[in-house]
Amino acid sequence: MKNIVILTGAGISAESGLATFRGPDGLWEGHRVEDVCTPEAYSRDPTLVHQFYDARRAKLGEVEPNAAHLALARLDREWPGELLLVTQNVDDLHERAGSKRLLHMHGELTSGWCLACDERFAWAGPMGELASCPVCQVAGRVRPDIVWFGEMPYDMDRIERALMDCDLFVSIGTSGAVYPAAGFVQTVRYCGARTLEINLEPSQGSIFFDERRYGPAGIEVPKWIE
Ligand code: BJW
Repeated sequence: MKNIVILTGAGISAESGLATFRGPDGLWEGHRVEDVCTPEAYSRDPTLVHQFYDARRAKLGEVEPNAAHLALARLDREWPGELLLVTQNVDDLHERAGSKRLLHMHGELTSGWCLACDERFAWAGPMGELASCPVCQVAGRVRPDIVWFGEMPYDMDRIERALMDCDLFVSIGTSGAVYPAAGFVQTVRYCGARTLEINLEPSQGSIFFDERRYGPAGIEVPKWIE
């Protein structure tokens, strides 16, 4: 029985209409992701950072899972072995497609985090810097529940265990520019797993993959799974 770990990035949601981070359209109002997605940027200009996430949260309501998300959800339902889908994406398109064995290593747009009481809570509407925490009611201390540069990604223990136990590692729609996710392929190779990259173009780590398929995820992922 084969154990599979699948890593997804922004490219899998591109055909649903969500912008990637580093492509030609990968800038948000002229800001580089590295300038908005840091705790320092948030301390310096919380309004700007909240605007960035409010805009992306609003966009979520306009988009739907695409053929790649749906194919991975079917694989999750039908695969009899261990399977873990690790997404770097903060959108909810994998769960809306039906994936269940899923971890969001960089957090979720629909989650808020209160720095006063340390509770996480579901957040659907705009999250202005002065909003109150629905748990402790303290105002002005809620932030997006997102992993920024310099912060520890979520569920790393579980992810590392799954990487060490997997037979097949598949990376889909990620540029391989951001660690630790960019290093997963080298971890699994060291442990003897087979590796497959599906992306629009070779990623920064493409040489580490045994097999590479280049094209839109909406076509290449269903083709791989069939
Ligand atoms: C398609 C397609 C279609 C398009 N079909 N494909 C120096 C060296 C090494 C590391 C570091 C370093 N300096 C600092 C670091 C660490 C840092 C890092 O990696 N920095 C790099 C810039 C070098 N990492 C961190 O700080 C992380 N934390 C950390 O390391 O903690 C310490 C630690 C130690 C030990 C173990 C574990 C941890 C935290 C990283 C947080 C990243 N956060 C962001 C933003 C927040 C989320 C959000 O707002 O959405 O996460 S940054 C941004 O990049 C976002 C993404 O999840 C992430 C990855 O981007 P992704 O998904 O790859 O998107 P793109 O746009 O880059 O690529 C899309 C790809 O799709 C492209 O290749 C297209 O071709 C393709 N594509 N259309 C198929 N239709």
